[in-house]
Amino acid sequence: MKTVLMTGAAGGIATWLRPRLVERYGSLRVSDIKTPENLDSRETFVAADLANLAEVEAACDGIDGIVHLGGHSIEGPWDTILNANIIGTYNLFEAARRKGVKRVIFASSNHAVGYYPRDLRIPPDVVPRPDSRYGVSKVFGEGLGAMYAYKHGLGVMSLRIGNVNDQPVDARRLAIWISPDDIAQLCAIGLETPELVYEVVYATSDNDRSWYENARAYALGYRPKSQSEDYAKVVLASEEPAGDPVAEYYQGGTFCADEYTADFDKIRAKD
Ligand code: 15L
Repeated sequence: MKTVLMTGAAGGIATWLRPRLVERYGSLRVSDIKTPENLDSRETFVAADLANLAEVEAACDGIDGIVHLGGHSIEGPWDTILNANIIGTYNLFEAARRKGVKRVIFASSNHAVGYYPRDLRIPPDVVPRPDSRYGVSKVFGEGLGAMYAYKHGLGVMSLRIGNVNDQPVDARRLAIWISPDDIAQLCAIGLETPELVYEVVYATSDNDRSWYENARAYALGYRPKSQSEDYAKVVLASEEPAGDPVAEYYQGGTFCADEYTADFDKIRAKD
């Protein structure tokens, strides 16, 4: 992998990932609508609005692999999700195709499958159960990735990211947490694995309380170094008492409970 572009470079996950990918690849092109803070001398910033195909195409010029973190990273109004995540992700894949990019790592989310109950361990190929408009946009992005992989030969890896942080912050994150080093390792696997066609894996560390069956990531060489259990005692000691029953029941937590109007008991009985 010679030239790598990271979109959403001013955002939270990028702030963890950028220094790690700069170390690995020697340089990095970074894009966002606003200039990220603390740019390294080995990083080149290209301003690009994901909703503008011409700008995204210019950012992709001469690039071999993309880590696509750009877009709206939580639930939001439909117009916001539509522009940043639906149109924006389409523009990213289409620009990558036009510019002959070989690899795209798509930042999907646990919220693509957030309406699975916490007592299930789910593999990557379950029927999607997005828990928000944001989650739906991640399912859309995974679908686009598959289409560009099988129709146009782009190598694509969708990472269903749990929660990136230097340590897990609550009981739910003990199941879905991923350390910055571990997500950097998954990006490298996605960018560098020869002959990669299309993959969906869960981006979580080696967590005993995980809700995911992630054998495919391990088969691709993933060897996470971090374990949420190291923090469990401290995290659980300061955990707030159980809140909303919908948020507590489903993997997606509060994303599932927000705007909720369904008959919870009736629906839960079908799980
Ligand atoms: C996500 O997908 C969000 O981007 C992040 O802000 C967290 O809310 C995370 O999921 C989570 O579920 O903890």
